[in-house]
Amino acid sequence: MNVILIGLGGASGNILNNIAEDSPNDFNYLYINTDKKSIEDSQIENKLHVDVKEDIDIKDSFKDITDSILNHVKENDKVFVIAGLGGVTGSALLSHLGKLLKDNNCSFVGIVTKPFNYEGKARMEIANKSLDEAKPFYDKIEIFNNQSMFQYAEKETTFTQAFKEMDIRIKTYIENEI
Ligand SMILES: Nc1nc2c(ncn2[C@@H]2O[C@H](COP(=O)(O)OP(=O)(O)OP(=O)(O)O)[C@@H](O)[C@H]2O)c(=O)[nH]1
Ligand SMILES: [Mg+2]
Repeated sequence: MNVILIGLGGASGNILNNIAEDSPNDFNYLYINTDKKSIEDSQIENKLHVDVKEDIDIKDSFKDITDSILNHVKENDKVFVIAGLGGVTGSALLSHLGKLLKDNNCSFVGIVTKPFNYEGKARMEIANKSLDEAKPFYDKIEIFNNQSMFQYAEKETTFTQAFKEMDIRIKTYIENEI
């Protein structure tokens, strides 16, 4: 069974990195972002830059890479779409990629994180709106609350360690879904 993890936006780049460090050969990886520098710096094997030009909707820029995405997906039996919700890119692309995969009869599951409380109401609203828009296309979206990291973090736990632990939980979820 071939499985591809597709990451949307900055948080997903970190999540993919952590999973790939742990399991370089278990999955195929594709990282998609609007942030060119993050794409260039990423060690992920396959990357696509969404070039958002002024006055052009991200949905239209996304259309430029849909053929490439389908090319990456075609050798795989299952797709996991990963996004940290609350910013612009991942939150916007979650539904667009869901529609593309559904239109092409792919088997896919969504995995998202919701923002920390300290990030504020506006980012949580972006996250909830993104989920509402994506739901028509996804049979299943698993939600990981970033805030829940504080429950098991020790006083001396760094953010990097806490994110790593969450990313391992995401990986375990994927393994159980395959
Ligand atoms: N689990 C996890 N969550 C993260 C990480 N980095 C950021 N986040 C969360 O993900 C949310 C979205 O951040 P990004 O992915 O950087 O946002 P983006 O989709 O790239 O959006 P823009 O940068 O605005 O285009 C943040 O509000 C955080 O809650 C990470 O490394 N791990
Ligand atoms: Mg970003």
